[in-house]
This record gives sequence, structure tokens and C-alpha cells, in this order.
Amino acid sequence: MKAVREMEENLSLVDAVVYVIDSRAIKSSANPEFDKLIKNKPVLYIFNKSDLVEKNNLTAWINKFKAEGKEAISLVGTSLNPEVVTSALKKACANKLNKFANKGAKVSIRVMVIGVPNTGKSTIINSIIGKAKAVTGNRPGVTRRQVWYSISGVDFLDTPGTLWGKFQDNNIALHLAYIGSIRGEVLDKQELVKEFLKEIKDEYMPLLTARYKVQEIGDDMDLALENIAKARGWIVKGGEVDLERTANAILDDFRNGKIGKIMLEKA
Ligand SMILES: Nc1nc2c(ncn2[C@@H]2O[C@H](COP(=O)(O)OP(=O)(O)OP(=O)(O)O)[C@@H](O)[C@H]2O)c(=O)[nH]1
Ligand SMILES: [Mg+2]
Repeated sequence: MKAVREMEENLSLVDAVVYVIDSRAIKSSANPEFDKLIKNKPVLYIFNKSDLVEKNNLTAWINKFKAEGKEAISLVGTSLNPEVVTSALKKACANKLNKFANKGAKVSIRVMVIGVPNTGKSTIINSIIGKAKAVTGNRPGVTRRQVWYSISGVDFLDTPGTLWGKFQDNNIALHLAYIGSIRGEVLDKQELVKEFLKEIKDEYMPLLTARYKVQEIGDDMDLALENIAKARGWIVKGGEVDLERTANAILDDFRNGKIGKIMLEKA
């Protein structure tokens, strides 16, 4: 894939990798193709969109990564303290910085920011540099090519989000679709939302009730979608339920955190 090839080419230019992960799907937003490429670089994992998950669930993931010897921090990309990221990066690149400091020279750290589409890579860079320079948007494939952004002491290479050829299992594909990392056009929205409701209903029913005014969701997902459409009044002319609108609304709500804090994959 072109984007992965470009990443590979530019890896030799950077001192470290910032691996941006969606906190709602930490397992599924790890691209196995990246893992092979970056194995010789210091990596800082950022669990982004931490505002969309329960804090204790995220702490469990951070502890798990730390236990595996990985550096991980959690962030809200839209309102972060740049210092948190730059100090973690300086720690990861201490070797290089010390070497140059010993020679009395000042040097910048260069990092490549990677991740599957829509995890918030460009948003994080904008927040760090303090300007909305990189284009962002809540859909996959917003960043089209690699671009450098600099602040004093650190250069960031923004990259287009990349997926890999074959998902190990269907759950990964589903989770990436729920969080908006896979293009919508390739998926049947209603089927996707039925899978989504089936997956979260036991753990998160109170959130669904609060948002969609349905008291319970049984095993019949067609009926569930229909009941939500009725409860919310999503009806087309003639009184038929508008299932497509219902599916779109639920997906948008999840992607924007409107249903509440939901983590799809626990540590
Ligand atoms: N709730 C929430 N939304 C976020 C956060 N960080 C980024 N976003 C939103 O997530 C969406 C995607 O952000 P981008 O920065 O464009 O993501 P990207 O990883 O650069 O995406 P590609 O360039 O398509 O790979 C935008 O709507 C951001 O506003 C966060 O911490 N919390
Ligand atoms: Mg981007």
C-alpha cells in the first residue's frame, strides 16, 4: 500500500514514533503492519479520545502497556497540554538529546505520527503547535499525504491513517467501522448498527435507554432498530419507520460520544 510504503521510506528520518490509538478500540486500532515497521524505534502510544471512555477502563489499558514495557499516555486531542506529549517524547529520545547536549549542540527531535484513520493524529498535532494547520474531520481519510509541522524542539510528521489488507477477525472490522476508521460507503449501515447494539446492549443499556427512550433490547435486532425509530419518531411519510435514518443517527451519536462513555475492548 502506498501510504505504508511512504511511512517505511520516512521512518529512517525520525527518532521516534507517536502511535495514536482510539481509546474505544485499543486492540483494533493497532495495525499489525505498523508493528513490524516500527520495531526498532522508540514508540509513544497515545490513547486518544479518552473523553469517550470510562476512566478506570483506560487505566487498566495503560497499566497493561506499561507492564509490557511500552510507553502509553491518554489524551483528549482537542484540548491537550503540549507539555505532556513533548516531555514524554523527550524521555523516549533521551539518548539522542544527551549525545547532542554533550557536544553543546541544540537539536530537534523528529517524530512520525501514525495510526489507523480518524484516531485524531492531525488534531493532536494542531493542539501541540497551537494552530489549526492540519485539516481534520470526523471521517476516515482526511489527511491525504505526509506533512511536517514544527514547534521549538520537535518536528512532527503527520501521516494519512492507514488500514491493513486483511483483518484477523470480523470483530476488528466491525469495531473499526463503529469508530469511523473504515469508509462508510463500503458498509451496510443498518447491519452495522444492529451488530453494534447487540454488542453493547448488556453492558450499556442504561445509556441506550436515556438516549433512545427504549426500555429494553432483546435478541431481535430488527425489532430493536424499529423500536428506537418509533420511540424517537424517526418515521417517513406514510408512517413507516425510517431505519436508515435511525442507523445513521445511532452511528453518528456513538462517533461523537453522544450515547455516553463506551469502551468496546477492555484490557
Ligand atoms: N471526542 C474527541 N474527539 C476527538 C479527539 N481527538 C480528535 N477528535 C476528533 O476526531 C476526528 C478525527 O480527527 P483527525 O485529527 O482528523 O483524525 P486523523 O487521525 O488525522 O484522521 P485521518 O487523517 O483521516 O487518518 C475529528 O472530528 C476530531 O475533532 C478527542 O480526544 N476526543
Ligand atoms: Mg489526519
